[in-house]
Amino acid sequence: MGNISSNISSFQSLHIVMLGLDSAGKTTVLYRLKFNEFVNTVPTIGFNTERIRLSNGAAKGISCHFWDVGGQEKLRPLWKSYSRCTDGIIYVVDSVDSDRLEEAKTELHKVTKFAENLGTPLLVIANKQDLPKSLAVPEIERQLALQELSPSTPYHVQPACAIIGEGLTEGMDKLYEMILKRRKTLKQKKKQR
Ligand SMILES: Nc1nc2c(ncn2[C@@H]2O[C@H](COP(=O)(O)OP(=O)(O)OP(=O)(O)O)[C@@H](O)[C@H]2O)c(=O)[nH]1
Ligand SMILES: [Mg+2]
Repeated sequence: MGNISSNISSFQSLHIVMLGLDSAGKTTVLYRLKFNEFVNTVPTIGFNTERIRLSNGAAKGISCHFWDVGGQEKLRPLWKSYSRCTDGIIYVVDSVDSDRLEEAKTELHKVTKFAENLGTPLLVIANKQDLPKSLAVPEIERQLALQELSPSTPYHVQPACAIIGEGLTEGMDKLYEMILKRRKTLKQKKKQR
């Protein structure tokens, strides 16, 4: 019984960091999740942080502490410290900005290779799917070379439109599922020691 309740309480607040190139749509995702409506954004200089209780899907009721870090080149050195030892990483990409997918790939691979991030579940949000010429999930997965990530990094690619919120519930459900699975595996490993 003690075990069950400690399990639940340990899931009460998840620490999630949101990264991605400038203008990918991170802050739009953040406020969409927080207020369930579109909020006009300005480029983030530094970071935004919000505590959000998820209101839909399988992760409904789960409380998350989000850190949304600016994606401009000069801010990317901050990513390392903000992504350290989080429960999950959300990486937002602009599905129309094909010219910068290579850059997005390099930055993503850098982050997932930090020792503190090994094994941290990764949700890639393929954002701006409302726009014509947006790339589909398999193409984004290929261009970001997700299959070359460490086998210990579970990931999921979610097509989304942050403006209307489409895909965000599904994405958060997947991330939550990956986080639960990882916690279970880590717990089992601890027991075996
Ligand atoms: N068409 C479309 N536009 C979007 C979508 N999501 C975000 N945008 C727009 O993209 C622009 C950039 O969005 P932000 O959320 O500020 O981007 P960001 O990733 O936080 O950028 P930085 O703070 O500079 O790192 C804004 O004009 C948003 O309205 C989407 O799904 N579809
Ligand atoms: Mg922003």
